[in-house]
Formats: sequence, structure tokens, C-alpha cells
Amino acid sequence: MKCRKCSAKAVINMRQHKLALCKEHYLEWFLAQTERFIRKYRMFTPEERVLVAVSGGKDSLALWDVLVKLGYQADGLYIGLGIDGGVGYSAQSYEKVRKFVEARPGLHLEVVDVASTYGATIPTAARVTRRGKGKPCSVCGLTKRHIMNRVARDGGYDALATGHNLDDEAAVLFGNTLHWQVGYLARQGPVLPASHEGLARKVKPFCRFYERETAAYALLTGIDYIYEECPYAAGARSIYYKEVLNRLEAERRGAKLQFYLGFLRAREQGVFQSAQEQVQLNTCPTCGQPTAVEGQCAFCRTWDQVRERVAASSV
Ligand code: Q46
Ligand code: ZN
Ligand code: ZN
Repeated sequence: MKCRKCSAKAVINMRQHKLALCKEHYLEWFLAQTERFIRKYRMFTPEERVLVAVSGGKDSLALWDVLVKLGYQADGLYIGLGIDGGVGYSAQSYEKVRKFVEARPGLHLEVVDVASTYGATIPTAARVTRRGKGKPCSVCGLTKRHIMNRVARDGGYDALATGHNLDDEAAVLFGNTLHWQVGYLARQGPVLPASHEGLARKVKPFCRFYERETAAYALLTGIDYIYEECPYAAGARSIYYKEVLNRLEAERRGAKLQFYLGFLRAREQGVFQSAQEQVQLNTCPTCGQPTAVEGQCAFCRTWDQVRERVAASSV
């Protein structure tokens, strides 16, 4: 297989785009496509400041790398969840992020360690509160969202970027469609505008790249990332949806992309407009973040409970 641009040996063949490229032209194409998506969906401008949530995985590190290469003002945020899972998952993922930053002088990384900041690791918090039936994902998601919003607000960032790729987005879309969660569908997209003053808009510059495309970028650029998924991801519904969509894709090239782009078109045409909930948001008296409930937000309530229970059990 030859590169369409220079006839050198192709390193990747993207059948859904009918495009095979060599290393040099693939990396060039990847940067240009990211830039195109950022502009098309009006994610942010070069004058704005972007906070990239990095987990140590390929997508988020590749995203940070690309944004810096494109000349955007992008800082990183790493959240230490305190997850071991027998493989030292958090320790390993932090190591990858640290090395990434070390190799690129001038980058700024914010680090928030959940245990030392809030009083317990994510698995401990899940265990003592039994939130999510003891499975950490519910308290983990709540905590990550809170920290991302807080750091973005305190640091005066305009946008908060995550490395979600097309496989992630198509799986979420599939789940939302399967259950006709129209409220979620109305809010899914490459850009989620700030819902409250002081909050950053949320953006996903990689949402139109297949996972193998972001993986190829990370590999070809020599980014060292953590291959393992979080140990708690096993058995998640989103993984099952990804498998179903992979089977569909294997038979119909481009099916995932069509599914996602068709959804974005429908959304643009206002198909989900009536589902756009006009929820009245209140301000949490403890942390100042928006919340749909009266009084303390779910994050503050949960973590007050975690600290109380951890203190009681250590007496
Ligand atoms: S939510 Fe669950 Fe993830 Fe948190 S505990 Fe791991 S799998 S990291 S995206
Ligand atoms: Zn080429
Ligand atoms: Zn709060």
C-alpha cells in the first residue's frame, strides 16, 4: 500500500476515508484534521486558554501534544485517583504523564491528588459511602467532573478539553439512543457550552477520529502511554457497546462515523431541541459550583460523608 500523497510506503490505511498515508503525511493530516474540527465546531481560539485533562492514556496525551504543536495555549490537568487494582494503575499513569511533561520543556501541568486533597482515594470513598454499590465509577465520575470544573474556573481557562475519540462518542451515543435518553442526546456533541458563569466550555477535539487513528498518532510520535485500562472499566456497558459497534464497523466500513455524523446533523437541525432541559441551576454554598439540587451539591455531600466515615472507622 502506497501513500496517496508521495507514494512512499503507507503506515495506515483509513478505508472509511479511502486514504492511505505514509508516516510524514499521516502526522500532517492528523494535525490538519484536528485544527479543522476545532474551527468547525468553534471549540476555542488561539487567544483562549485550554485545560487538557490527561489520564496517561494515548488519547489525552496525543491531544495535548497536538494542541501544543498547533500553537494553542494548552495546559494539562492530571487527577490522581488512588486506584491500584493490583497493577498500580494510578501510579503508572502518573509516571507516563510526568515523563511526557519532562520531555517537553515549557509545558504546565496541574496535579490534583484526590486522597491528599479530599481525604480518601476513590476506591475508599466508594467503599465507605456505598455509592454506586461500592463500584468506584459513580464517585469517580462525580469527583473528576468537580475537579476539572474547579481547576478550570480557578485557573481562568476558557475551555476544558478531553481526549474522547469517535469510538468513545459512538458508544455513548449508542447507549443514549438505545435507552432514548433524549436529555443526554441533546447535550452530547463536540462542544458543550458553559452552563453556568465561571464554568469552562467542554470540548472534544478528537471526537471524529477513530481510536486506531489516535493510537497510530501516539505510536508514530513516540508518545509513551499506559496501555492498561482502569481496572474498574472491565464489564462496563460502554465496553460492550464498543464491541457491538466494532462488529458493525467490520462489516460496514465507516458505520461508526456515519452514525455519529448523522446524529450531529440531526442535532443541528434541532431534532433534540425540545429535550434541551431548562433546569434551574443553583449554586452550591460550599464549593460554588452549579447544582440541580437545593443546598450542597452531590460532590460536597458525598465527600463530607466520606471524611466522616473514614474518621469514624479510624477511631
Ligand atoms: S470512572 Fe470507573 Fe473510569 Fe474512574 S473508576 Fe476507573 S473506570 S477511571 S473512565
Ligand atoms: Zn507520503
Ligand atoms: Zn459543592
